[in-house]
Amino acid sequence: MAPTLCSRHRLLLLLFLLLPGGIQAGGPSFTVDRARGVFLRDGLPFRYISGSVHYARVPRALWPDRLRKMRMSGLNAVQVYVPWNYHEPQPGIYDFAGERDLEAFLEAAAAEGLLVILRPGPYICAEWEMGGLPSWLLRKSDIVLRTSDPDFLDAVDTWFHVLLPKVLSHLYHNGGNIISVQVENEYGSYWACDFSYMRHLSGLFRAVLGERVLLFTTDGASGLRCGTLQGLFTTVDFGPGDNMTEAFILQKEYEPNGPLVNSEYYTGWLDYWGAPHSTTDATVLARGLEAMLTLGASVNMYMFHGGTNFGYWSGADLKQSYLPVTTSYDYDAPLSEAGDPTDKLFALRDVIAKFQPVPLGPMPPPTPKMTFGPVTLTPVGALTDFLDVLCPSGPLRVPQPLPFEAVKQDQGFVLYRTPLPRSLVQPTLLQAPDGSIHDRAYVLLQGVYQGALERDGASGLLLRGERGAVLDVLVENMGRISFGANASDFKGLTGPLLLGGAALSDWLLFPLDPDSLVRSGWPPDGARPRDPRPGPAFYAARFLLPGPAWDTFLYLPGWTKGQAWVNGFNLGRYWPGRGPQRSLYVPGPLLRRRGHANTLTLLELESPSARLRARFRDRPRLDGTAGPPRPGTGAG
Ligand code: 6DJ
Repeated sequence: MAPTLCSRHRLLLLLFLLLPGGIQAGGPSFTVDRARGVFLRDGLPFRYISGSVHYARVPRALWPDRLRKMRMSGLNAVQVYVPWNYHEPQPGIYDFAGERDLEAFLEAAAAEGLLVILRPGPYICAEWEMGGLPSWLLRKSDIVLRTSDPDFLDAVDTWFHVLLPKVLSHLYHNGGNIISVQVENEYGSYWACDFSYMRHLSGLFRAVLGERVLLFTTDGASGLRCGTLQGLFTTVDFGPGDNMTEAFILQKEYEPNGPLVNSEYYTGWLDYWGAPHSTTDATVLARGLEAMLTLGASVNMYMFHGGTNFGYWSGADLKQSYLPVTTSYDYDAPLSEAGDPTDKLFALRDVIAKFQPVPLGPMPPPTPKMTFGPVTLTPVGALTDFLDVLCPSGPLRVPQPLPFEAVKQDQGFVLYRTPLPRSLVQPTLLQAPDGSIHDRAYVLLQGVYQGALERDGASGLLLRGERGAVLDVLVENMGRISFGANASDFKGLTGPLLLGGAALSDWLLFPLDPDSLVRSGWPPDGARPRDPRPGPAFYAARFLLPGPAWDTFLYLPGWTKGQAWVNGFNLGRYWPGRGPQRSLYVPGPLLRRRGHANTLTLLELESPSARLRARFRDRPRLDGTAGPPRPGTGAG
């Protein structure tokens, strides 16, 4: 029989609800109780066990699936970045539609009963292109990012006056599910240590979001001095390999009476092209989680579901050399890139179950995957055959090469063209001095492919040709640096190219837009096939599925490097020879079920496979061998 409340108990409950801190007294609330060192949700002690998921890395159709599995893992919250450059592609042009519908994502989380910890930046790091900052900021070439430089602050203010009002009604005390909002991101790891900048941001957040919202910062142990600010709740981030006690003691120095919080407990790690695949041991991870939960800490696991860097969104790091991040952001996370529960997830769920109830019912099983193919691609033609449609506005004529930013090209490719100034009877060195190519260049002379040059890799190649022969240098942006001292990572030819020691001049610049073209259905079916040739070129295939549109993984054995689209959707970069990633995730919702034609389009930048084939398999390969670039002279 259901328990009933006697009238005395009902009276007590009513009194409780009317008291300050009770739900009825002030409505929903999320606060820090420094007397007890806990968070209070609706006046009651509360701890979150949360997981990071990035809506920009998961197709919208799959948000509910991923969020359901996160809830079924025992999480009560998700932690989410808002990438500024994803929503403001050009200054003053905002995009919150479809895949970019932040509010729809918040509502999808709410539908699963998940609270949200929101991280609107403006900088997010996250191995995302330029750490989430729009590259159009660099059109002011002397801008000092993430500081109180007025040019930077103006852009931030304008953006936050668009973004933050959208967030307002989703705050917990306004009836939504956002319990806290992060200011900046690991700011203490940035060289600037500009407290006026942090104070400005904090004031802006307060002005738009009000006094009641819990604002916080996140820093690694070494970043707390410059990352924290009076009035913002201090949290730390660290992984299973770090010293938990030391990290929490440091947090306590800044937050002596608050709850312990690890805002990024690393479940795995990112991958770079040319470096080994990262993995993290599930047992060690689970043990570390248990230790933190035993201390009463609130924990966010970064990532709980990593997803994919579709299109051109992957970022890069700058260590001894430039390190571009792979297309997959699987992260060795508890939910795989394709959203499947892993052993790691179950190990973490078992730990969580010791501290709070996990939902009853089974975890949804892995989704079905399909194997089919091979699919044979048809050569559509060299990239240079299509400059009129790839660059409809025509080229710009400039005496010296300009970077992407100066010609308002944010991502992808720009073709730089110049005639040979003299005949080269002997092989003559075309040289890219240090720092002049960001990030890869594909060189053609009179349409004949000569080889690739690479930032921190091959820096020159030998050319022979007639005076006036057309020299084409297609430069690829491999992702702007998302973490490091210098985030102003200009792209393209960022310095002179030397031929036989003399700088080349008089360039035509073609900013290219292959995405609009491919999205519009190009190339048309029945286009006349060309002979496959090395160098940047398009290839296309139409194919039918053997059954329903399940998830699958695209393999391009023998192909070298490029960009792949399925039904006009840019799956990201492939680079099987460099590795470690050997397959691209193809989410089922992108595909058309049996009986309906699908298209696969490749922009292969170097050389196609001999048999022009692609395959689709039911499992990914993220841990292939990795070959780092070799510095020096020669084709890449
Ligand atoms: O906040 C950062 C995350 O978005 C923290 N972090 C993660 C994600 O980028 S690398 C991986 C990183 N910080 C850089 C400093 C590492 C010592």
